[in-house]
Amino acid sequence: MMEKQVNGNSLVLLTGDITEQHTDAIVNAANGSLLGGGGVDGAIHRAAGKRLLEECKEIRTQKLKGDYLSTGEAVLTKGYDLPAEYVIHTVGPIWKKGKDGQEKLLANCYRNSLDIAARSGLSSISFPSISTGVYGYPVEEAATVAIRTLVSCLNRREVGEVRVVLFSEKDYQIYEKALKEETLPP
Ligand code: AR6
Repeated sequence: MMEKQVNGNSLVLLTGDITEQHTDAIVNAANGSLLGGGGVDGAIHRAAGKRLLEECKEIRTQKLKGDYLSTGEAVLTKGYDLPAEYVIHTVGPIWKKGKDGQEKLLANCYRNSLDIAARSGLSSISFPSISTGVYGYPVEEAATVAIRTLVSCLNRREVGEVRVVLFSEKDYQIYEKALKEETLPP
């Protein structure tokens, strides 16, 4: 585990299962359909129970008028059977060798999720490593974008605690290196 204070907020890196985190919200690396999938999305839906899918369907038909949630955007649902009270669903970019503004889209996932958390009055949030599984974003590059974006958002606002929950020791090491490099004094 590694913890850094950023402007009075705490940024924590750890290995673990995001479905077990007792933070106000956990973030889901979803797809635009919001109807579930594999990876962390599947794990979150399994642990939250069927009511999560029902609320996601309602968001698709009502808030999104049948459209897909766009890449980089985020929406809030309840957490149902999860220890976390809320789930923030965001859609990461599919890796295309860095083309089509992928870094910006990945940064938007982190920024928009934090915005929703702040607007909803939440003070702790857990993120997975968005886009680095099925969506194929190289972990080194994704870690740099994730850490840079989180540190810059935390420098500008009061959030509380932000965790990045890595599913393997290898991913953890990569995120730890990115955080050490990001927070070096100038
Ligand atoms: N806790 C924490 N991290 C996890 C967990 C877990 N329980 N399970 C997997 N991971 P992925 P993506 C890690 O593929 O690349 C889905 O089908 C995993 O090891 O879940 O954004 C969606 O529906 C990896 O490091 O998300 C989309 O279609 C990270 O979470 C698509 O996959 C992200 O891997 C999204 O792909």
